[in-house]
Amino acid sequence: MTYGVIGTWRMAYEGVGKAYELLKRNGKTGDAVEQLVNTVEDYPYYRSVGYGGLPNEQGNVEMDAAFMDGDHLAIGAVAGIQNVKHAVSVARKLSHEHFNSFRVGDGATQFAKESGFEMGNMLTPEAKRIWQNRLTEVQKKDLNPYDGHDTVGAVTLDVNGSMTAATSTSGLFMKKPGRIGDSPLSGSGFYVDSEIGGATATGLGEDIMKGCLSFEIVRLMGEGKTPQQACDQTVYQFAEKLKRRYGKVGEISLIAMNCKGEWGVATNVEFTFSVGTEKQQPSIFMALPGP
Ligand code: SD4
Repeated sequence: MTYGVIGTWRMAYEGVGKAYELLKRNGKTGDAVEQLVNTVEDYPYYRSVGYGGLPNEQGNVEMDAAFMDGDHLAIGAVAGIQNVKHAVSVARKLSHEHFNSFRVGDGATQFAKESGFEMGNMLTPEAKRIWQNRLTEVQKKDLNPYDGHDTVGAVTLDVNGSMTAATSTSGLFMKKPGRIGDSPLSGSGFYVDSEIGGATATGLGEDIMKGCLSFEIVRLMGEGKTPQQACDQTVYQFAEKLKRRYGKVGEISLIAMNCKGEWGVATNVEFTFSVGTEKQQPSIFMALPGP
């Protein structure tokens, strides 16, 4: 049996390296993906995930995260959670619950506190400065405030053939309080089935959730498409459809890995991602927008 890990953006690279080492030593897929995402959540200079993530319009860092166990199709998710160091770990704990496995706002934050997760202010002085500048700029120049957002999303496969997908993000910079993106939504921001493969998304959540793009990629892989074929078909057909029917389409990038450790990526912007497999030392790649 083989192993592998794929994560969105350059920011996943260090975490991909850690996950890769763990998987190589027969570590478990769930531990690998959690460690990967925690690494990004801890790093203050990535402005869209965990500590250092950019806040909402009111200056509060509201985070969305999800964890899916592809063996049992078990999902845990949180949205609009605040003051929690590792939102994805809270999501992982919720994935063990049959009821109440997707919690939002105060309910999610309360659950994290009661469960003993590390709490803390996630707004760094640097993120606060960027937010204040943006507020002034938006008012002065009458700009669209929504600029800057990325999600760490990852899929891991371990030597036992078990797969996991996870996401974590502070969402759209300057979002309205309570705004939730695609990242905690099953089928949109992530999906994984160990018998087939998994996918995660990054980009404009409002558009990604219109196409349930992660589920669509897994569905196509289940019909025999390679991860690359499934990503291409899903992203480009959907982007074209949205342009035709809605008039415009935001940034959309998806990554996928199947249960053989093969991977694929499709995007409508310049997109970096990180991969490590039995055949591929952890590396950073760049994908260009397709047709
Ligand atoms: C969201 N999809 O909240 C996330 C943000 C993101 O690249 O991934 N941006 O809409």
